[in-house]
Amino acid sequence: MSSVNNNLSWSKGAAVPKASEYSFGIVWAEWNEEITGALREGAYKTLLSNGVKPENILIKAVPGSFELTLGAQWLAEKTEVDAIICLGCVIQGETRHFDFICNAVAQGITDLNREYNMPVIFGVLTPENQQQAIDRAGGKHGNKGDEAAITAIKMVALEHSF
Ligand code: DLZ
Repeated sequence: MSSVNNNLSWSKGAAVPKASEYSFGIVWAEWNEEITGALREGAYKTLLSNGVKPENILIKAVPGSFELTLGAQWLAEKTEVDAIICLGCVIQGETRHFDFICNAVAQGITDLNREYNMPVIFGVLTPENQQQAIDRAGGKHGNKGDEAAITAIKMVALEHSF
């Protein structure tokens, strides 16, 4: 999947579909805000730079990554967005909390994709430490928020291609 010393923001080389007619929700977790705030800004700016109108981007905060699933579900239920980008950062600790949160949010987001038949993007960092998180939130490995936004655009365009 990822490779060391490689900028993981792969959107530069590949064509990104036109996104000006689409709308997006961003749900971001306030836990580890230094990281998740950078992911959110990366996602937001990437949507804008690919033609998405500011009024078509809805941003909601949830307390932690565990709450991303329900936050995204409410966006799917209560708004007209075409795709939802979930952003969080769960740093590995000495307890099993990490596993519980990561497993829950990964499964929760997977389920939402199918229950709502819409792209719900998994933009949750699961680094071993703070430095790895910084490296992926605008650091030497790019910004995973950018990647999540590009993924959302590509998935909405794919849906409209059928
Ligand atoms: C409790 C907790 C812990 C220990 N670590 C993180 C973390 O690294 N990243 C994160 O997004 N959230 C963490 N949380 C909070 C949980 O996601 C959740 O908000 C609480 O367990 C309340 O449901």
